[in-house]
Amino acid sequence: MHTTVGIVGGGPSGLLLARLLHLAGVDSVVLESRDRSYVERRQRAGILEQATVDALRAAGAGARLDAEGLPHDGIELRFAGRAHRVDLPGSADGRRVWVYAQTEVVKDLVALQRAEGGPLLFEAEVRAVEGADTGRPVIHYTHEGREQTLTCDYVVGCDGFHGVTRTAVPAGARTTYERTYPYSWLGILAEAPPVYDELIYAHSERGFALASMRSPAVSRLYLQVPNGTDPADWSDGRIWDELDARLALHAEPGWRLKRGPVVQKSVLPMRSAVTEPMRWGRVLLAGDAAHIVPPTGAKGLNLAAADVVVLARALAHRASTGSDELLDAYSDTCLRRVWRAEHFSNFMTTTLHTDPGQSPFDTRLQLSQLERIASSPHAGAELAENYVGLPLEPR
Ligand code: RFL
Ligand code: PHB
Repeated sequence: MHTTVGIVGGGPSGLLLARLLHLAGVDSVVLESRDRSYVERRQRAGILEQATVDALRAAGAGARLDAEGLPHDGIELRFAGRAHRVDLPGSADGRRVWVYAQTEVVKDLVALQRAEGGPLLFEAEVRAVEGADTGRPVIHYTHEGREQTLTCDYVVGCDGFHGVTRTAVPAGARTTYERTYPYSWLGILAEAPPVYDELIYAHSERGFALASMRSPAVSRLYLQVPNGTDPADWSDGRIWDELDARLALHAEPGWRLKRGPVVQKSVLPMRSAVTEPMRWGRVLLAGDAAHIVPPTGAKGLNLAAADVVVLARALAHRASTGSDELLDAYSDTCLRRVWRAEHFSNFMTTTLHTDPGQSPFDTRLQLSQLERIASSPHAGAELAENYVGLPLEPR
């Protein structure tokens, strides 16, 4: 089998890339190792930036997002027992964010690809990508128990942080910059109404907490926990008590969250990583395959979407004009945005979490920074502008 663009991975980046290429008249094949229901149910991101929403709409994947997504114009920071609201559109040229779960984005894109796109193979596990430095790279994969090959003009690795495509770039030609954090998140999905109509990011001496949502009836809540935490050690009651303690405001003594059945519970480590360059010969990397961020800035899915918008345009340009100009610029174009998001995600993470080795001096610095955000329109606007994300076309 041969295709113009072989896409490894059917997560948000692979699916959106396939859709954008289809609309540009460029053929592709998507190979996804998991089955459809696994990919559609994997609980992950919840916040879409304005630019991501615009890209999904332009891809024809905006109908359910517009009907069911929840636009948000602010986030609340809680620290030292008080609350401060960061206004988003007021500080970021009218841009806002949407609560619309990654599971729903994936379902919408899978349905579109199945209805009108090229091949999307589930349970097709890529073993290796070869020939990045030739004119015809090859993907080796297993499907329905058989070894198969797919020759391509280009291969795009959309296969996430643990993917195999990155290794098609010789070790000497790539550099990975990374940081791991000394804490993890315990995340739950609960059949309980959200705490509040906006997201709450809480700094507390007991550790960080985040109150998010999936719908007016379903909450998504996170607690900072030590690395290596076993979710089984956290009963539902213990989780709710801890959320109450970390989200509490001095002005509302005795306040408690509305509780409900916990339907999903998991622990996730926090890591930052960037692999450079994002292109080597005819192999390109996009989304988590090239970079990951700790989730405190809500940037991962949005970076993935931004990468593939830039890449689809470059591949379409190459198909229609034969020019490599935009493909040559792909890595540098994306990395500028990626490093901004890496910085912001690191800033949000280190400002809001309690490092196990943290001194009282460090805590004072965090509180001073949060106080600055709450009292200076400039500091608040800096946070807002980063949170809603940069426009896709840099000014
Ligand atoms: P994905 O989603 O990891 O998809 C990669 C796909 O590749 C497949 N695959 C292979 N297929 C074939 N052969 C192989 N050898 C393969 N190896 C892997 C995998 O099965 C998978 O389907 O990467 P992609 O598409 O780049 O998308 C990235 C996003 O998923 C990720 O950045 C976000 O989920 C990060 N993230 C968040 N991002 C946001 O923008 N806003 C948020 O609010 C947000 N919250 C989060 C998050 C990530 C979280 N976790 C679990 C890491 C919250 C959490 C809890
Ligand atoms: C989520 O709703 O899952 C979510 C929201 C904001 C974040 C991270 C995750 O920063």
